[in-house]
Order: sequence, then structure tokens, then C-alpha cells
Amino acid sequence: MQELYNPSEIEALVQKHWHEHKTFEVTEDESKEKFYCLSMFPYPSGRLHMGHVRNYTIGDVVARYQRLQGKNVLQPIGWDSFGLPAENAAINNKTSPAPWTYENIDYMKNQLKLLGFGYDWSREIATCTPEYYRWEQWFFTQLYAKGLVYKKTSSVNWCPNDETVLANEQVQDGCCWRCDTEVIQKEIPQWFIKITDYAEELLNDIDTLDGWPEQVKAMQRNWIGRSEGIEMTFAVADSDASFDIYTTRPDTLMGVTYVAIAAGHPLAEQSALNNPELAAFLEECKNADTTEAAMASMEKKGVATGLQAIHPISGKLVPIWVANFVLMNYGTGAVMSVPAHDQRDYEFATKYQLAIEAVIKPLDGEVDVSKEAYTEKGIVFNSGDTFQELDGLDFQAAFEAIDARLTAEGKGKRQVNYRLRDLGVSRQRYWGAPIPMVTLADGTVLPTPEDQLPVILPEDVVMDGIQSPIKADKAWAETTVNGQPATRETDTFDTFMESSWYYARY
Ligand code: ANZ
Repeated sequence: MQELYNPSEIEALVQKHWHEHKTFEVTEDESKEKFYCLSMFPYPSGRLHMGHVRNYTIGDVVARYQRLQGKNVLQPIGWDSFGLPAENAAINNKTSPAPWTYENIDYMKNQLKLLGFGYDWSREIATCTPEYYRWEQWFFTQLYAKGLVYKKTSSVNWCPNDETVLANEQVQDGCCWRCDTEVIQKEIPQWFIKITDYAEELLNDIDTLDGWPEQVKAMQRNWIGRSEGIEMTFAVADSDASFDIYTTRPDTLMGVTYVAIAAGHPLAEQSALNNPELAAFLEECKNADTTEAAMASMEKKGVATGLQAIHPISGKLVPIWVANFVLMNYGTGAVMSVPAHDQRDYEFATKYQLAIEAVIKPLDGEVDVSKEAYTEKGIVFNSGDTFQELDGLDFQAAFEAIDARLTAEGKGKRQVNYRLRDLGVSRQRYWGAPIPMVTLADGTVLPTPEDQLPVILPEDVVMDGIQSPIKADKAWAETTVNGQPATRETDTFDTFMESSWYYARY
């Protein structure tokens, strides 16, 4: 036996043996318990880094341990290989994304092999190949048939330099995470998957996740963000218009001193038609960063619309403001503002000299709102003549009483809201799976018929700046469906579409 361990000699020998004996290839074996060990696929960025080595070593240790336990272990590997970096690298290196990607895969595959991981290489996949993404396109059309996919124009974070939509997580301090260009808001038609239909189920099933850290489960719950409240209608004074607000604190209803609406609210846009100051403010809000972190720290600003709303119970008139902290895509895009009991409303009211009226006090004492809002749930007081019965009730009793009264008068109803949004999957870049939808000459939108799948992304392309070659080449989009000329969708799926299902590929 040799004194010194010579890796290049001994490891090469052992790996050759594994290869020749197909040591890690798995087949069906009813006599053994199955064990499926899947690590997150690497993105073929070019070279492995130590993070990869650590990550894949952990998975490999688990797989080998389970093998030694006598289980039939499948440990596959593949490449999560669509995405923006390939395009940018291709532009910089004057090549196209496909060869850049496949070369990186070859190189990194050799590196992984040198590390001696026990993968079943016969099952290697790359998510950028039609063999893989055809199933993704197929199940997208199945989701469409079930009504779980829809197209809608929506405002997105847009990087003018990369000409692409960015996820909120990809916006850092109002700038693009990749190129640092200032991000703007833009309205474009996009495809969405209706994950909100499953919000309740997702939330309930978090309870069944055994062995998950409590913090992770809490993060998941917060992300889904279920809240229970009341949606109610405020009429606009001297007009036929009305609008709905959503509140989780109906107990504070009698303390409403103004109403705040989002910059994208139809009432805001309408009021801006003859109000230049408001129009300028709406324009400013359009390009604001709407990530949660940014919303929390930004300066609260607003402009009065000049309109008044009628309080649904007291009938009092309260001013309608447009405020930058009201989100258009949450609840109804409008809030009843109760500065005495909401700190954000308090700061806004103080800044613009709006009234502050306390209507909730602690169980055992008085309330002081001279310096800040009292945001605890307490006991209702000061309800006034129109709803005196409310005085003395606690949060839950007041919630019920207000719900009952508004429901009886046809002015409101209980409502459950979720923070979770439907999943936007459209990207305007090239290196992704084509979205399998077509539009007929009369505007009818249809899924690509099954026998025309996969819709193949051409790989032999010339990158012209960052313009997608399938958008640049008008002929690519021309097709025929049911004997009629049709135009293909030229947007591609975001890469999380590939990443979210390869666990089910085997
Ligand atoms: C009046 C009120 C009084 C509120 C009070 C709070 C405290 P969650 O739990 O996240 O659902 N809100 C509703 N829609 C909004 C929007 N589009 N943009 C910004 N804020 C919005 O929070 C619901 C509360 O957030 C609602 O309850 C509303 O303010 C505000 F003492 O209504 B509340």
C-alpha cells in the first residue's frame, strides 16, 4: 500500500470502476426501499465554486449513507440552465446563449465528476432542452384548460437597460440588481398562474410540514399573509361614484377622518384630469419602488383630490386623499384612515393637518393620542349618536356589530384577503422556454395544440443587443393553428418555471 494518498491516481481509478460498473445507475427494484436524494440543480455559470462543493457534498453524504442502509437510492443531477446571465454573457462574448450554456455544462460536469459524487449520470437533464421544457409547456396548457392561467395587463418593475421585468427581490434600493439602472414601473400584458386559488390550502398545509424549522414555517405563513376584515363602500359626495375600502380594524370605523386611495385608483386618475398638482403626483408614484422594504421606509406623501367621501354610518364628509403608501394591488386600493389608531395614518394626518379622533381606549384607563397613535385593540368609545351601541364593545364584539349593520344596510361585507399574489411568469427575454400560446387574427388567444408541442426555442441565433431574437425575427412567430394563421407568444417563461418542477421529472 502506498504511504501517500495520491488523489489523481486513486480517485481516477475508483471513478473509472464506478463508471464501468454503473455503480450509481438505478433501476426499479421492488425488493428495496426507495430513497430519492435531490439537491438543487446548479446553474451552469461557468465554473463550480466552493459553495457548490459544499452543497453537493452534503447531498452526496446523505445519498451514500442511505445506500449503505441498503436502500435503492436515486441521486440525479441536472442543469437549471435557462436565464438571463447566459444572455448577458453571450452578448459580452459575442456568441449566443446556447453554446455558452452547453460549454459551461461540459466544463462543470467534468468538475463534478472529479469530485466523485455518486450521481446517476444516465439521467442527467438540462432544463434548456426541448425534451425537458416540452412538459412544462404541456402542463401550462393543461393549467390554462382548467382556468388556472390568465393574461392581464399589469404594472411591473421594469429595468430600462436590460429591457426586462424584474421580480421585487431583484430590485435593490430602487435599482436593478444586475446593472444598477434605476427601475421604473411599466404596464404590459403578461401571463399569470392563479396560485391565489390555493392560498387557504397552502396555508393550512404548512401545519402538516413535520421537521421544518418554525421560523421557516412562520415566513411561509407571513408570505401568504391571510387577513380577515371588512370591505365597505364609501359614496363620493355630490356624485354618483362610490368606492370600496378594506379594513382589518372595523372597530375603528367611527374614528375615520379621511380616506386614502392608491395613485393607480380610477378615482385618482379621474380627479387628476383637472388637477395638475395631482397629475404630477400620480406620475411620480408611477415610478416609485413598491417593494415592501421600500414602502416601509419611504417618506409618506399625498395630495388631496378635492373630493369628499360620505362616512357610511355617520354620514359625515371626509376628504379623499391620494397617498403613496396605499397599494393598488392589495385589498381594494383604498383605505379608511384612522389616524388615532394607525401610526402611518397618524404621521400623514400630522403632516397634512388632518383631524385625529380617538375612538378606542385601553380597558383600564384613558387614551392619549397627542404624540402618537394608540394601535392596540381596546374598548370602543366616542362613537357618536349614529352608532352609540358600539361604545363599550371590545374588538371582536365591535367587528360583529359593524359587520351586522353594514351587511343589513348593503354597505359592506366580511372579506378575507391574502398578501400572496398570482404568479407572473412572462419574461421579455430570449433565453427561456417559449410560452405555448398563440393569438389568431381576430384576437382570440389559444393554447398551442398538443401536437405542436414543444414550441422550440431556436438556438442558432445572433444576439442583437438585448433584443430577443424571437421578437426580432417576425417569421418565428408566424404559425398555423386549426388551419388558421396565428401568432406565437414571443415572451418566455421566467426560469423559476423550470426550477419549480424538476423534482417531479424522475
Ligand atoms: C383602517 C385601519 C385602522 C387599519 C387602524 C389599520 C389600523 P393587512 O393585515 O395587511 O391586511 N390597507 C388596506 N388596503 C391597503 C392598501 N391597498 N394599501 C395600503 N394599506 C392598506 O392590513 C390591512 C390594513 O392595511 C387595513 O386596515 C388598512 O388600514 C390597510 F387602526 O383600515 B386599516
